[in-house]
Amino acid sequence: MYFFNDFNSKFDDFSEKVMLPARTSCDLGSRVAEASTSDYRVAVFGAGGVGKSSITQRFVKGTFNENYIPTIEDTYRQVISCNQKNVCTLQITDTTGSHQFPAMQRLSISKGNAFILIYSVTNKQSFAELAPIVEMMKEVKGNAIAETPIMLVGNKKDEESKREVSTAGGQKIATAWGCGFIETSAKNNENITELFQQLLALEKKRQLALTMDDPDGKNGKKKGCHIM
Ligand SMILES: Nc1nc2c(ncn2[C@@H]2O[C@H](COP(=O)(O)OP(=O)(O)O)[C@@H](O)[C@H]2O)c(=O)[nH]1
Ligand SMILES: [Mg+2]
Repeated sequence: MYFFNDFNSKFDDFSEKVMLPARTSCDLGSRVAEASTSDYRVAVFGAGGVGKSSITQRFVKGTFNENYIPTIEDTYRQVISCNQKNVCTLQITDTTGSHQFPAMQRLSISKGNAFILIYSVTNKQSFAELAPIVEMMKEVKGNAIAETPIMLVGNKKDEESKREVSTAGGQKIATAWGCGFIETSAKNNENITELFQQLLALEKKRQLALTMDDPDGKNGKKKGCHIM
């Protein structure tokens, strides 16, 4: 995660300049319970074992674990840039992925600003299991679904010999659903940053980016983070 180390150090530099209070939502990578109105909320969906937690952990912490640890629901935060001059927090919710909790899924959808739908390229069934989630999204979001950033993700691209879903097959469904598409490997750290960059680029209401365009604040006043 050289990219993030770089960003984090730039951000530390910037936060010192604007003298932020010690406890703010700018605590990079920290797990926090509360929500803030300036949060940009991303929910990660997909069947159990596809790599939802691995992708989230790889992105937020830069780590990978070979072991499968079933998730209840975890939320992580990262500071991102918003409309070039401001910062806001990217709140990533790593969901259970289980259809046993449809009410939780519905809540995550209604609260979410953007979504990541993950399947494993080594598991056709995990690909098929995304369709009901997309149906639920259409139902909950209504017309707003057209402007909602969604990335379809084929994870475990490193396991080429076990592949059951082709790249073309994934791309075709993404086109039919009107969402972005990328294949990733949380294990080999391939396309993880790109996934989040592409997701943020799909947001048209605010200009979101993972890095500060102007970390030194030379081109105008910065607004600080929100105090928790
Ligand atoms: N080969 C490979 N294994 C992965 C990858 N991502 C996750 N895994 C493994 O797949 C299993 C399930 O991952 P996990 O992130 O817990 O899945 P989740 O249930 O969707 O959160 C774990 O054993 C991970 O180590 C990947 O990109 N490549
Ligand atoms: Mg998990």
